[in-house]
Amino acid sequence: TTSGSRIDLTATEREANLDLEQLKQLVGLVDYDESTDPFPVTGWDAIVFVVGNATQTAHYYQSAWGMELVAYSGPENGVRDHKAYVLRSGSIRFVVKGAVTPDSPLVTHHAKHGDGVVDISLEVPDVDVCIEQARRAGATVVQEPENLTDEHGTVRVAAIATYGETRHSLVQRVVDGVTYDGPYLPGYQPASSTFVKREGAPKRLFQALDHIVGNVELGKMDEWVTFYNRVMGFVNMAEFIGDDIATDYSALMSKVVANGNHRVKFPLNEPAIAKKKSQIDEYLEFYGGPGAQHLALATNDILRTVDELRKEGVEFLDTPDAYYEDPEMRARIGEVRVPIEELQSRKILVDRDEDGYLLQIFTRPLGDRPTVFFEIIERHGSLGFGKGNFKALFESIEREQDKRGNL
Ligand code: TYF
Ligand code: FE
Repeated sequence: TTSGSRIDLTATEREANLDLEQLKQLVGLVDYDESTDPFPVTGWDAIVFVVGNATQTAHYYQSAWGMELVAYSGPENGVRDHKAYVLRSGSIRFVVKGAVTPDSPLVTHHAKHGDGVVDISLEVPDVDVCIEQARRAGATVVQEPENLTDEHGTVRVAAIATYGETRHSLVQRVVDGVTYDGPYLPGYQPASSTFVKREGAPKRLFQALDHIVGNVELGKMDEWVTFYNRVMGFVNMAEFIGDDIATDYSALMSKVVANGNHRVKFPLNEPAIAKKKSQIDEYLEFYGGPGAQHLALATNDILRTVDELRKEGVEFLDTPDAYYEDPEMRARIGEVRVPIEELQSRKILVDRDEDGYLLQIFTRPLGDRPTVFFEIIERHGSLGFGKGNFKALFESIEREQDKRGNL
């Protein structure tokens, strides 16, 4: 379907009425030549979470995060062991799954990891090309390619393993020239919100997914960077955190890989040895191994998004006033679209590099365990991840760790 340097929209982005100009601004797309890509990826398909109570989690993402319920699968339509709710915001699709029966494999997964991401699914133009490449490069294929069909059409899917117990499903939504037109995958029935939203409830607080960070074990970061390079043809991005920064305050090392069009960006963290337990070690301990650490959700109005989320009780990391009052920081940042005081009152961080600037803020951990959290990001040209904020951010994370009794 694609050739040369044209960037295709994913089926999900088309449904959300997003266009390429918006996406370039939101998540920093680049042109590239798909014909030389050994593992072409169009973009994100869905993020699948396993949670302790999918019914309540689905309500939370609707009521607090302004997402829309679009599909459901469970005992009512023939799935015996679990319930799955599909939520949308712009081109973001979350699937939350929870066990119904005590013998569901989700029970074992949840007992070990708590709430977390099991599947970072990607939309691909040709599943078979990807699986052949993955096998050639030595990846573990956890689901062989197969067609799934229902009255809405056909989707071709397969899956490969990545860090920990996380997988990448590969979803081909155009099969023999026909686009699947169901609400998610065959087997899911259309659904809509189970409650009438009260007046003033948040609507569409974010439009697209920007990046998902993976935490891997000490000494494994480079192996996973190589996995994404060799198996999936991902390229390395310039931003990284080396041991020079790590030993000072951050206690982690990080490198970033991206697919050809940069829609899918994966920073990969490993712990570094420091005076206190690294935030990455804390994650690995409480998650029970490697896994997805944070998901960055892109918005074009972070001020409104943060105000709405706070009204619904979502909690963010704190940023001290000294951050905003530092003259060196003010000089480096220069003019942004709002007065710095607007960012300060909301604890939003700001960073500038040679391409532009970005605004970002981080939630506290979402669930009971100190593991998965969200970042909200608004890009204005910057293709980075907020390097200039790492110190302030990591100090804030460390204050949270201290409250949890970390030594
Ligand atoms: O994605 C990033 O690189 C930034 C910064 O444990 C970051 O959001 C990096 C590591 C981390 C928390 C945030
Ligand atoms: Fe991030």
